[in-house]
Amino acid sequence: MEMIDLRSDTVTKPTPEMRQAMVTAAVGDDVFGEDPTVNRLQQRLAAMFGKEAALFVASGTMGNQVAINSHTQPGDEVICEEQSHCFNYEGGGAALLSGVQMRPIAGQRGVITAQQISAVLRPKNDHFPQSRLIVLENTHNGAGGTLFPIEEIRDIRQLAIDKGLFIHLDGARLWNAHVATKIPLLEYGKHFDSISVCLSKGLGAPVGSVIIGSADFIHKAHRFRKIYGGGMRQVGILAAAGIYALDHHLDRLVEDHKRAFRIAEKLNSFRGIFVDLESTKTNIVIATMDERYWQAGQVAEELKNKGVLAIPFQQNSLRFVTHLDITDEHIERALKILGQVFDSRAFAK
Ligand code: TLP
Repeated sequence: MEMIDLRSDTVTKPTPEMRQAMVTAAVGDDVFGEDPTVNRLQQRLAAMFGKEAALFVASGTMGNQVAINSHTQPGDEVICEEQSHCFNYEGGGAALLSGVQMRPIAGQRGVITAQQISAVLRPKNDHFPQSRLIVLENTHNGAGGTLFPIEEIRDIRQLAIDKGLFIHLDGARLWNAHVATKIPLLEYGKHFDSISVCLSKGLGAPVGSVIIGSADFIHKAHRFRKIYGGGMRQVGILAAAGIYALDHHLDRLVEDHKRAFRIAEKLNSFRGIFVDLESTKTNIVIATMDERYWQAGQVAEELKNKGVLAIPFQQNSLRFVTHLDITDEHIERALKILGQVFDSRAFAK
């Protein structure tokens, strides 16, 4: 049985054309800055976001952690959203690697406001950690691929300027936000000191993320990348996959979004299952389940037995993610299977 894998957009396999681009890539020693394909990818991304420089890193986690370390000193405080990836899913890396303290704020659909941030800023006083960095996430994974309104980003940027704070964007899925909103990447670039984007999620490359910022920021980041063991050598074979993905897999993300919405609507039609349709605008669907009827772990098992993979996520919810390897035909089959599992109990809405 062919499984329909909706666990994450990280599961995609490189296409034959992408593999061909990898095989034929020109390479060099990237620790010496001599890999022409990596350099091409970095220059291209810096230009796309209107920044001076960029750095290829092994993963989204490495991108965020290198950025946090580059912006802070031990003892500083980093403000982020409560359900954010850098706070929950990076192994406590900010404390371990940068010696900073995270200050999570509860957001609405992953969005925190300038007002909320302003309220937690620390006075300049020896008793307090120093507020140094704000991290935003767009799209927001834990909230269901939600979009961070650009107006709020502008307000937070202004606050950061007024208070002398840095601002980093975890843009693992910024591509999805860009395609869904049509907001130019240059506009995002204007409002952040650094941005981390992933090539290995919606874009479908096998490995890699890129951090983007000023020449000075990238200079610091380069050192931390090396310390974290992320100095890779003839890595142009991976950068070539990223370049191929930017050329061929960016615009098609709208298809993932349409497919995800079909799943969302179907799930929302079952009793005891809730999907926030209004905020489901990209490729992630989070279905929250009424515990009286459903237990997410058990439902995931039942779906798996019928050929659909989804991930139990947070409190009694399941996450479904569409991606490059999911076709309309997969969606048709998946919707049928959802019906079989969720209509199996006699209380359809
Ligand atoms: N997220 C993974 C899991 O870790 C949850 C996924 O399957 O979605 N930022 C965001 C917003 C992410 O969603 C992820 C990956 C990362 C950073 C980290 O990227 P990697 O996995 O490349 O370290």
